[in-house]
Amino acid sequence: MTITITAFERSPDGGKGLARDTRVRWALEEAGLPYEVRLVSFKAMKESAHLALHPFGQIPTYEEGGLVLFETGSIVLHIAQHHAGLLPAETQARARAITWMFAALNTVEPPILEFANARLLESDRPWSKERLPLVVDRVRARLKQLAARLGDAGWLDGAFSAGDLMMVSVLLRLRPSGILDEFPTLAAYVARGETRPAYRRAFAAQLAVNTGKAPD
Ligand code: GTB
Repeated sequence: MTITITAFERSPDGGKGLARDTRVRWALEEAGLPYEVRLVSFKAMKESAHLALHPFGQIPTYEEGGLVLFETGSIVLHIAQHHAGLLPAETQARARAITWMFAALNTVEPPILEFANARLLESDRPWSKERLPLVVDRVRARLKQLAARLGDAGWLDGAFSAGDLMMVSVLLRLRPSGILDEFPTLAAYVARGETRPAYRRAFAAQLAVNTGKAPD
């Protein structure tokens, strides 16, 4: 059955891979699944055809036969549950990997998004200079905890899993700020994710959309 996802017609990041279709592309590549991409403009995202797929008028969406999904957590979990390569077979290890997916989305991503919004959307507000250090401190506190748990391990819990895919994807959003480099083990963890062939293919595919160049 054909899998179709949606992505920005032109990502505001110009192809840095920070828009959320990249994590879905990565999961599909890890699972070895072919997929098609329907590109949508900001205008089209808010129109009824897209809103029927995504109630909040965002990308990415995922269509497979009659199934329509939104939310990258749900999409990646769906892919991981139905195809080998992203979740361990053993029940408890599988539950722990899923826990890391939730941790990435519910515990690590929120302060990172708050930071991104503070930098990009609120920098002209009179209170912005005073608030920013508080927001940065919350990000640093989470990264310190995450680095403590990761230690010198390659991945968060044994072999690479959808938990790592989600965590690396979330952490990547920090790259432009330089904060990630304050935590060398986390920077190395993210770099490990980025060197996976599946990530490279996903990154190249979104870059091709945003630069108009075909992937190598
Ligand atoms: N919780 C949802 C999920 O995980 O699927 C969040 C989806 C979401 O935020 N989608 C964004 C979107 O459609 C694109 S990824 N935004 C349009 C809108 O809301 O109108 C967020 C994003 C956008 C841009 C950059 N960037 O330029 O660096 C990075 C990430």
